Amino acid sequence: SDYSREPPRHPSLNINAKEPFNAEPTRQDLIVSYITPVDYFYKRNHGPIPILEDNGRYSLAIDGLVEKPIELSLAQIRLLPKYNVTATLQCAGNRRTAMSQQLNVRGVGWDVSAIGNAIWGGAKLSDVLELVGVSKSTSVTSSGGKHVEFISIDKCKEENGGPYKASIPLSQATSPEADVLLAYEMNGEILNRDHGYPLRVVVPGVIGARSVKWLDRITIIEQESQGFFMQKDYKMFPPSVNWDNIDWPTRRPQMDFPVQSAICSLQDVDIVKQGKIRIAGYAVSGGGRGIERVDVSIDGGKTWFEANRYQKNGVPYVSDDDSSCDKWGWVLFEAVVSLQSENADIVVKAVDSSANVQPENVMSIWNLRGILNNSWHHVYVRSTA
Ligand code: MTE
Ligand code: MO
Repeated sequence: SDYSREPPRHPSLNINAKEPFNAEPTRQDLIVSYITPVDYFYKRNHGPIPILEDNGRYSLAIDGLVEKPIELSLAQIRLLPKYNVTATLQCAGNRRTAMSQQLNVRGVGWDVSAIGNAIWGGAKLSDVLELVGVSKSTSVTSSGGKHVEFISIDKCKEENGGPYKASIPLSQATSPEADVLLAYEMNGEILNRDHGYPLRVVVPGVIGARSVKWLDRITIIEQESQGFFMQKDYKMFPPSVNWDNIDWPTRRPQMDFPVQSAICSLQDVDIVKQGKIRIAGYAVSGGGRGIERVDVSIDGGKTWFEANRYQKNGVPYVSDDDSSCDKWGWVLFEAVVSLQSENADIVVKAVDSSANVQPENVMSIWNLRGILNNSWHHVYVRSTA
């Protein structure tokens, strides 16, 4: 595979793997703004970045169990109603390094920044599917199609040099409320090569692995995608499963991500000046669930207080107020406190709108692929005069 024509990247990113390129911003950079700048948005790849010239020759095929398969040019996709959806994308491997530190797992190591919140601009998949005769809110086509598979242009070693693939249920793909997009813009700019130029899928509220970049083909199929990343990866196994007894078909591909939060204003082990300190970070939940509460502790979880929550422009966030909040966007939180002792074990946990709470202990959710580490995030701080 060829890594000689990778795009330029911001020098401040922490690189977790070079080929394929996997990098995340520093904690501080991640929360400079509610909308994550493209430069600071994590990049997660399974192969070299495809080279697609801007010559108008790109086309997207839509076929499978549909009445009238078609090919669409980018210009035709741009003619459909355009939506701007603010949505958080999070890799299922976010916070994997912390899980691996307890007991080794397989996979690229990530700190807390394999996540970002962007404004995605594009056509709704539910509108695009109408062009092949699949109407809104359909869960099965007349020819038995139940899943929508996204096939990329990139080449991954896990697929033996074939393209990256994933699928979502047809009911989600045809639901206008699910806001699944075929995006050609990110934060108002043309999608760049790292993030899927010229066209990518964005599935809000679902692990990043289903938001296929460099989209080549959409095909309506009877069963979920049989691709590697749906069948032999990105599944949540119980702590008892190891590489000798793993039985992949016994678990479903992971879709929604669980409630998550992390502190970004401090390192896991940090030294601060005595006085007031700022505890800030992000909280988010999957499936369109809002963030009901962000709890912070400075005594290792014995006592808790609530942090302030906000989205755009620092406006306080109210999760049950649909008009002023971004359903699929993260919430930033902040608390300013004076530490009582020289050493403090600072903790954050979030509660979502279904009252799901992050688990206290990472080993209770340990899994051999190290996905979905959403355990309480601790940082250990020593204050000096
Ligand atoms: N799509 C393709 N074609 N190839 C990939 O390697 N990685 C997936 C997803 N889509 C991937 C892909 C994973 S695991 C994640 S987390 C997101 O893209 C990352 O998107 P980003 O690089 O834009 O942040
Ligand atoms: Mo991912």
